[in-house]
Amino acid sequence: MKSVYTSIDQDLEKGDLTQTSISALRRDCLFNYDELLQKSIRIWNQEIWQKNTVEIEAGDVKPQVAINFARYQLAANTPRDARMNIGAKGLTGEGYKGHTFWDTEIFILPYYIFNMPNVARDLLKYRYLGLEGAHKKAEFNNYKGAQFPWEAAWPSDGETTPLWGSADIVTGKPMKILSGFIEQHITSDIVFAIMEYLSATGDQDFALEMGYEIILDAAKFWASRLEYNEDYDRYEITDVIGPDEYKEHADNNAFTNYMAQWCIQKAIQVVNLLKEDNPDIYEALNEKLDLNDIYDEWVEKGTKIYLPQPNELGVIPQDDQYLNKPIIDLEPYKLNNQLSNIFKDYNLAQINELQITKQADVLLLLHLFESRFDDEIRRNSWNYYEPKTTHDSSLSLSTHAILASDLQMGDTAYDFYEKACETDLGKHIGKSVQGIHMASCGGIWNMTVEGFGGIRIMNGKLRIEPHLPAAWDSLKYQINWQKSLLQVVVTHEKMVVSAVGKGVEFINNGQEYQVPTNSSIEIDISVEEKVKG
Ligand code: IFM
Repeated sequence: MKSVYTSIDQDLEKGDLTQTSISALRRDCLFNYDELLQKSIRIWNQEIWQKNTVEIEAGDVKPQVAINFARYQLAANTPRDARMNIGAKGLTGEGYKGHTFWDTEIFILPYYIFNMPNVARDLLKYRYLGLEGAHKKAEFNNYKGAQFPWEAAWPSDGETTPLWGSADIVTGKPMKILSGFIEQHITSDIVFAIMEYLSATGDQDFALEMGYEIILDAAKFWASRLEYNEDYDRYEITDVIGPDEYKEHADNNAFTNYMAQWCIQKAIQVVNLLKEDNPDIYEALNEKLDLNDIYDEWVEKGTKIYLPQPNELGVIPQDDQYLNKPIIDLEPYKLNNQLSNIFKDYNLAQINELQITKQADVLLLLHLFESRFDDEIRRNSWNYYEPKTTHDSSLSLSTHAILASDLQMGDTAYDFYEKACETDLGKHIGKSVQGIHMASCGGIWNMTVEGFGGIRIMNGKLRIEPHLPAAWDSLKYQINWQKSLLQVVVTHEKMVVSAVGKGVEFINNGQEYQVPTNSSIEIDISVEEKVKG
């Protein structure tokens, strides 16, 4: 039996660490192995397995194993202390030194928002506690407001991305890691996650105590970051890395620009809301952040940020340079579901000059902001970018699976789903030597419940539009929405939505539905399924 305490533990009993540790051991020794095992089983059942179940009926047991694996790993690797967050590899290995990335906000948080909103709140509180470090980073770079670190450790540390990475295959010299300097979308990703959390929970206390302040401080950063281009009378963001980390020094990365604009627009809405409903809180925040002085600047810059538009092929350009670069055939590098094959032949500087994408970039934008782009743009962009994507990051496959499912590309979606589940469960387990991929675990839940289960937050409202894979007979899941528990059972013919407790409203194919308290409603989806073929 082990009992480990350190000086940063909260709720330490009075007395020294040794004493605390010995007392804990003595308490545990009152129970024998079987009793402790039973206690552990009880807690896992009550806290995890019986809460928000996901049940898949299919000829194959693998999908159920995958979702159980993901839920187990998420539970086991998430600290229950807001001063800490989820490492990219959780606690399963030393890759990325335990640091936290945007993986939490964009890929893992949906699971917590819909299943354990209290844990989601703590994960976001971590960013609130990180404002000090984010101010440090902004100041260091001559910006204002809060610029969140690309890699984060202890909240007040600020940026912790290492400066140097592995050796370049051509020069033999260590490669400089630029993400800590120019991969800046993390600041908007945090704002995005806060808005998702607020929509799903309506947690006003969090909004007023922490959430709104983060949004306002983030918008201050973006307003100071934007660059005016007088030739076009517009604001641009040059020299960044977007989600596609194979493009360094990109100008006007679409994902970064759209997210920055959205962040500023949210801040404007927050100011208007606070002035109206909570003037005292507005005044307190104004005192801290000089909101009165910056509001007009936000309005001007928010409307004039350059947002890359679809080109003649109906494709959103990833950035100003990408579409003019040479294209190579990536098929040989995509074999065997292995990562980074491309580096056997090219170094990063060479890849930078080719149309090669590491992970969903434009496609992630189209997924997160789906209401802003029609199906044609999403389909054209998929057809353009997917063949140019190596999926060398574990964050890539799940986004592709969800987007393909939304676009009614059932077989392709399932293919991506299966590959994504294999990230830490498949034959090529070598990928996990430095630890498993927590964002991929979040991705398994996202593909299952958001993708096939059809759950999405659209303009603050819940939408449920399932696309059950042909290989599955049914999918049953539960989610929390606005303090209600919702159960959805999907088959190829119908979906049944039940509210356990308070009633729930949701949208399906443009129509609003209301499930009364403790009741169910049934929607026929067999027609959609037939159209899909
Ligand atoms: O955050 C990711 C990044 O997008 C791709 N490389 C790995 C990081 C940690 O998972």
